[in-house]
Amino acid sequence: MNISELFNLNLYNNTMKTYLNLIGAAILITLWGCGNNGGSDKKGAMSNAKAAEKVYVAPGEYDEFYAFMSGGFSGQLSVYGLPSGRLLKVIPVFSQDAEKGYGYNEETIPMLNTSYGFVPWDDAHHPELSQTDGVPDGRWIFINGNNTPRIARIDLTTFETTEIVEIPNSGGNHSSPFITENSEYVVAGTRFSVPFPQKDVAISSYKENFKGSISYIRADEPGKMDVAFQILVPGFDYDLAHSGKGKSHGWTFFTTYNSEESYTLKEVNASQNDKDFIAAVNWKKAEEYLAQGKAKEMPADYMHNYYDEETHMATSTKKKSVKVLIPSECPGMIYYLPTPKSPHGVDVDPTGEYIVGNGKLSADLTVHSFDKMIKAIENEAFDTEIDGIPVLKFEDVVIGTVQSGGLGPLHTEFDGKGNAYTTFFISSEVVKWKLGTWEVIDRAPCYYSVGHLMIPGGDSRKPWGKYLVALNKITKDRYLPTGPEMNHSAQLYDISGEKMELLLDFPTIGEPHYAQAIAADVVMKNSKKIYPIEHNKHPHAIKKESEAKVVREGNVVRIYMTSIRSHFNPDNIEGIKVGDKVYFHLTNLEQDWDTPHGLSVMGARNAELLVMPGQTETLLWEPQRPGIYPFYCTDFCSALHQEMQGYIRVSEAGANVPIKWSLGED
Ligand code: RUQ
Ligand code: CUA
Repeated sequence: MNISELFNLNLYNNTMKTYLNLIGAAILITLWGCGNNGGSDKKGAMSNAKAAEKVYVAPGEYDEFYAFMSGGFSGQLSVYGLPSGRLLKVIPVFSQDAEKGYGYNEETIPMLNTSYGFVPWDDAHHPELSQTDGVPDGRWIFINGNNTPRIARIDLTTFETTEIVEIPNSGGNHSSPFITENSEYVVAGTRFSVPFPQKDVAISSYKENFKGSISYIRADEPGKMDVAFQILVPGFDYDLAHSGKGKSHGWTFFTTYNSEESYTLKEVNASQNDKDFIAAVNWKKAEEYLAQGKAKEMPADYMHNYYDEETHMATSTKKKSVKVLIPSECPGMIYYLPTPKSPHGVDVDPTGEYIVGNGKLSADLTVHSFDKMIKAIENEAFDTEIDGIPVLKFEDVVIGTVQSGGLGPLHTEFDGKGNAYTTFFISSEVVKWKLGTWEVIDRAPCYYSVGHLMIPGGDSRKPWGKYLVALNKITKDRYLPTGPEMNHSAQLYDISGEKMELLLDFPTIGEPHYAQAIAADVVMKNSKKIYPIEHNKHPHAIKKESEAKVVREGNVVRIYMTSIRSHFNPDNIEGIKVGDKVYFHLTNLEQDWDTPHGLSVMGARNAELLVMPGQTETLLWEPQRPGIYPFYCTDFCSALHQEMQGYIRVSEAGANVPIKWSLGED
């Protein structure tokens, strides 16, 4: 049975309905925009003084929470303090970052290797903190690369990206990384279905050739991230996910849209079916099938990149195959839960019982019950089956509908006090509602067009609650204009009372899709201050100034250099020739918190190095013309920072100027 038979649709009517919906949405957006742009309550905040007091963090004081916001098309992850909204750091993940030399220095270039070669950018959507017993534990944070499918691990002792694994057989890694309760796995579902394995076929052969994939990636051991198994699924679009918790631990829920399996004019053609699905994956069952040898080993091409903190170096490993489970051969592993109107977000409440699906083309939210789902499975309350995946009867899994009064629901988070908060893109608001009774308690406007929202711990078993951040897609008149593009805006609400209260607006970096926050004390107690120099196992590290040297190996020249306030050793170098490949291996001998030194060389077609205390980093320079080249420290490190500089002499290709290096010789 195919999908359109399944829903027995009148296609013409549905197309019209979709158009009308979209037109209605457009009108609403326009009206909403006008009202807010010109309205007298543009600020939307409680009394200024009261709000200011709630977000004020006195000079020298710390924020209560770390907030991690994805950078979207910046490819990075930014760290803010809450409630102040102060930017603490931008962590480079999928994009080269000249500020830190990430993806430019020799040590981190391998982090951006993929099966396509070096890819210096991605679109990063969903940060997800590691968990123990369903509670964020502050060890790591993961984030997906949507465009060239990848997942990264960031170590929260150093706030550095330490691992990236590519996801094979995926056409866009959106429903990711959404962790399981004890960080066993991070998940990945393909947003765009593609041939599995990839091959050259007509796009119009979609229904026959295109497939979806759902991947489970081992996450609990640094250095060992790998695709544990993939599940081959029908060619829908797998949009978002959340793993179960408590009673639903062992399951993950993925939203799908485009169950129509259309491949063109999707805005209309993928909006035909009245219901798409939430895919419920029993990953414990999948593990059993894996152990029984049910998986097919299929060829795959993907990279695993790992940054070793002792060698201060990343290495890339090519992976050649992947284990694939087929639903028709693995009964009980995956089910489809019909869910209205192209659902986007899927969120599991702290008890693990309620699975909230947000149909982005509807006004209402659909809440499924985990207990009902298990019962329906036991009773085989199936409507039909698609490629071996039973479709459960809607009435047998749904437990409630939230009649929100809003339009375009996207994402839901929880406060741990029995309340849920859902964003509405089209009606530009957050709606607070009660789990179990489904009644709406409060609503607050967003400025403007909110996407995700985030409550500290709000997708975990134990939310901290207290604050809610709305991550808005459109900024318009909220800040001083900065030309045609405005930074996206975040808004902080106090949710400690019955009513949500808007406290603060602040700009963000790139486009934050999702965000996560965690109590500051969980993370800060583990924060590293230095890399102990005695643990430095970088092959080109030197541990004291007396070991500084310059070594020629053919046309490769290695400069073993140290930095300490306020000089480089050596600072005068001669004997370099045009055509040489010059490697500056700079070891920062400092053993003091927050004392990096930078290194830049005139004309180097590269970024600077920014070397942390105890770390070694390498800059490659290929001098093009004879002359004298200054180099200097880029990070204002001491009163004599301006003096932290040196010279390199570059001679003609055939010259016989001998290699020579020195510090303090006249
Ligand atoms: S998405 S605005 Cu990339 Cu998470 Cu929903
Ligand atoms: Cu070292 Cu400035």
